[in-house]
Amino acid sequence: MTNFSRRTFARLFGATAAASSLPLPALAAGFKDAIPQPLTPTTHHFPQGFLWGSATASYQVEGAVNEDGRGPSIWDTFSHTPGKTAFGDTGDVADDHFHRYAEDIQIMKNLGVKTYRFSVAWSRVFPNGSGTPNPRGLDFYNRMLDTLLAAGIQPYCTLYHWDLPQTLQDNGGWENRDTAQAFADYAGYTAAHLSDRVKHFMTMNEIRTFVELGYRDGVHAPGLKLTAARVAQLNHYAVLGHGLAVQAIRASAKPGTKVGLAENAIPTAPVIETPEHIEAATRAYRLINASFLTVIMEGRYHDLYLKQLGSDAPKFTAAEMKTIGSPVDFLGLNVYNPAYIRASNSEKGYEVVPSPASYPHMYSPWLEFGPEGIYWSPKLATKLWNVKEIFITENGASSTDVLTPEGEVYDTDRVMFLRNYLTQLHRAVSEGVPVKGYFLWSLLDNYEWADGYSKRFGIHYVDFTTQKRTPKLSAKFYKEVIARNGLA
Ligand code: GBH
Repeated sequence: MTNFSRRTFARLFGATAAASSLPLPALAAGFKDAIPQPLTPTTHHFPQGFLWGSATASYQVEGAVNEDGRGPSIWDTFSHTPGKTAFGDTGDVADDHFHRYAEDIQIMKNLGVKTYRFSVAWSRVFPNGSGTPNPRGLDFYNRMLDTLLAAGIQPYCTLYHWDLPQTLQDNGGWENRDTAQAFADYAGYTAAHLSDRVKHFMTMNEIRTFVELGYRDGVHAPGLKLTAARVAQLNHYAVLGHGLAVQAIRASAKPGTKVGLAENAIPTAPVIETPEHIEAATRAYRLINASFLTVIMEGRYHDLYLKQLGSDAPKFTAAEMKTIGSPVDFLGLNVYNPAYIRASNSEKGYEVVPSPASYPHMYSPWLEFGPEGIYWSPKLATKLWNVKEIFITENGASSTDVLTPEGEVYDTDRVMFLRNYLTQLHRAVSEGVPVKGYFLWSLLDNYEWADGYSKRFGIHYVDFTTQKRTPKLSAKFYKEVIARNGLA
């Protein structure tokens, strides 16, 4: 039985059919067969070998938080603190991926993805963040990687997706410079053990997000609201940790291993695509992303960034700046919502155009619909820093996602979102912007941080009581995209 409303039904089949006395289910059942296959030829072909993938992160999917010697992370502490997450949700079980990874890899295989981006939980490998490694810590990743490679899927590994070992936070977390060194040691150790199978490592995921949401706004772990000066200083240690990790991975991994990062660089889209606004958007990209991406790509802080901070600016040495600017082999860009930019006569040379109240967004209120972001972010990064290899390391959307009794999820809004973003990605690729792959966020509904399980980003629906996975309409759409290497 399909629960189309009369209004939707009328839109699909015409008012006469909707008004007729025919029962809805009979017509709805015929709907599927009525679609000729294929409906349209493939448009927007991607280059041969384009890497279609999907992404997850350790604390969002694994569960098994007390297994095989894993130590606690700041997200265990934060999610178990009353009032911090929606409905008090924790990642204790999440998708139980720790036990169900083989089933999940089968799901990837059915989807046809060529690559999978996952993250390693630091506190599985070093339960206290540093010191003695836990010998069983990497066993799970070894099992998972062997299964993945047997399925013909290439792994892309993120080393830090926000689950800092709690012991390190007890010693100041990213406010303590020693955390940067501990991260590099863990990164080098892990790359040494996995680089026989993993050829691409990303040091960190979204430095801005864990710094600002975790230490400034207090809405992510560790839930602190520090002063601007302390935030700028710990941001400095975070980007330093990235640089030290790049060096540690190069020193310990097998030759040929590539190192990069996955950043949530805010895409700056010229509100109208004229030369002056494009120029303004280019300036905006550097300054809005100054504290992490720009400093990593340029090895120095943007002058205006330091000027804006004034006496709150971080303290740093020339040697640290050199480390932060260690060359990366590829850039990972997570793309969600852009900022619209126009030229102005201000010192910055641009201004952010505010969104009207009617601006459309996905189920997460922050996720405004802005497909141009996935065109401009890699385009501007290439133009500014001459990047040779880019991956879209995340892109995806939340939707209300209702599972019908027939086992369908009609996430037509997510399909719309993906189709429009992929069209803009195609625009970038066809202009020669070196985007080599795309990781859809996310393979499965999972633990959406402070939003708990209330916001679903998966293209597979997860029933968190039974752990049953069901492909949504968007999974069927993505499968077609991959099979055709273009839009269907
Ligand atoms: C990514 O962050 C994360 O890497 C991933 O783990 C996550 O599941 C995915 O996106 C979907 O959210 O609610 O006003 O405080 C995306 C960037 C930046 C989006 C911070 C949410 C919080 C806005 N995130 N933002 S607010």
